[in-house]
Amino acid sequence: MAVLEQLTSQQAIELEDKYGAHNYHPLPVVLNRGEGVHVWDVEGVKYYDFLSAYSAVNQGHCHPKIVNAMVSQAQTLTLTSRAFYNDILGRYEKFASEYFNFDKLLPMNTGAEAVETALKICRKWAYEKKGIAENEAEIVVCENNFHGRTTTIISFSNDPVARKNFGPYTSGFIKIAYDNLEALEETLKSNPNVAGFMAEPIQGEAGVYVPSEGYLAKAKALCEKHNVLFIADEVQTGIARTGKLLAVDHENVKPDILILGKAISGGAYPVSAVLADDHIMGVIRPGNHGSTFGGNPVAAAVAMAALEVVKEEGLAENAERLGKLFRSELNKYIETSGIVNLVRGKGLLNAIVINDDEESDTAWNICMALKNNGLLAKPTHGNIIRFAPPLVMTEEQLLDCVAIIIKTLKEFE
Ligand code: IF1
Repeated sequence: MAVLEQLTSQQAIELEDKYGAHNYHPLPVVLNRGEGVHVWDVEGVKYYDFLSAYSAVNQGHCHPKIVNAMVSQAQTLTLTSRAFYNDILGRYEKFASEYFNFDKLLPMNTGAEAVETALKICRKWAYEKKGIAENEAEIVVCENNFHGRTTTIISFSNDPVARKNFGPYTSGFIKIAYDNLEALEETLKSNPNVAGFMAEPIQGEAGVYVPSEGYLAKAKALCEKHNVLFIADEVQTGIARTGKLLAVDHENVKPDILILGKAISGGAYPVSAVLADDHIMGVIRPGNHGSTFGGNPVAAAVAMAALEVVKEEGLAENAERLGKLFRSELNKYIETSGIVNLVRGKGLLNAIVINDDEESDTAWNICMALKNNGLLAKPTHGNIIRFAPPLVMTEEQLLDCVAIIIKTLKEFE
């Protein structure tokens, strides 16, 4: 087929249904163009994107600076593998390490791979630096976590849909309640084999669950006291989404290991990274870890451009300001209505909790109605709807979106 003819939405959905594995349940909208805060479907209908590809497209769709960096690198050199050096990886590693204030960066492609990398670094550190006996290291994680889809990562998930019938599972993880310092302290005190504590600074998949103020700082202090590495999974919360460059910056915490993904490329390309200082990253030696595509020239060029955009366009500040406005406008509505229980979040990572039981399809129906009113969002965990627009949004656009959301919610009162 030399020229692709334009499909209707129905045709595109039928193709995926027939030839694609059914591992998703998408909203029935078929997109073929994006620019800034907007996406268009194949029939030409324009929408506000309130998912941003799960916070990957923080810099907005098809940001010209990021696309230009990608195209120009793609025309020059795309892949060398790490068997040889290339002239851009080192520049990116320096740029990103200084940007996030770490000694070193290990480049990977997806969030799950970066999480796996962090777990491997943590375990190796435990055996070689902390002196834990081989194969005895434990990593503490939180209930209702979401860190990705690999076999090891789902081993410590407590979501039955993500986990069931994928065993046998990887051992060496202790699960404790999120946002519970007593549970963390108790676990660290009673278990000398703990190597690390890994957490999301805000639990995304769990429904944008924001921990109590001070939780991250106190958790980090407990980790320090017990010589345990604090691993922050900022794949979703990082890169300006929550109103600071990193969500841990709200509490002035520097993680021992930082995991980034999604928006480090502005959604243009799969890029992820693990950052740590030398005394930790130094445990990784040639042959210990790697990836054919990790740190490829296109990824390096794209990530540098995407990170520059975040600073040049003040995206963290914009997310902080618009997030406050979003929650205060929605709170005014919530006071007058019975359909929404609450709005919560930080920066432009927010969610509303619908006043209906978890099994009801109200949140899904609201998302369908939002789509019909020109705004795309997705329910998470039954009765919760996540709102995460690109961070390049203007105040005027945000207020327009608030009006769409309130108008739609009123249809359900
Ligand atoms: C999907 C959720 C978001 C993540 C954190 C690692 C990863 C993710 C904190 C893995 C990925 C995604 C993947 C996406 C749905 C999504 C998600 F709803 F499941 F929780 F964003 F909110 N750490 N999150 O949030 O990164 O390997 O996917 O690059 O379709 O599964 P990945």
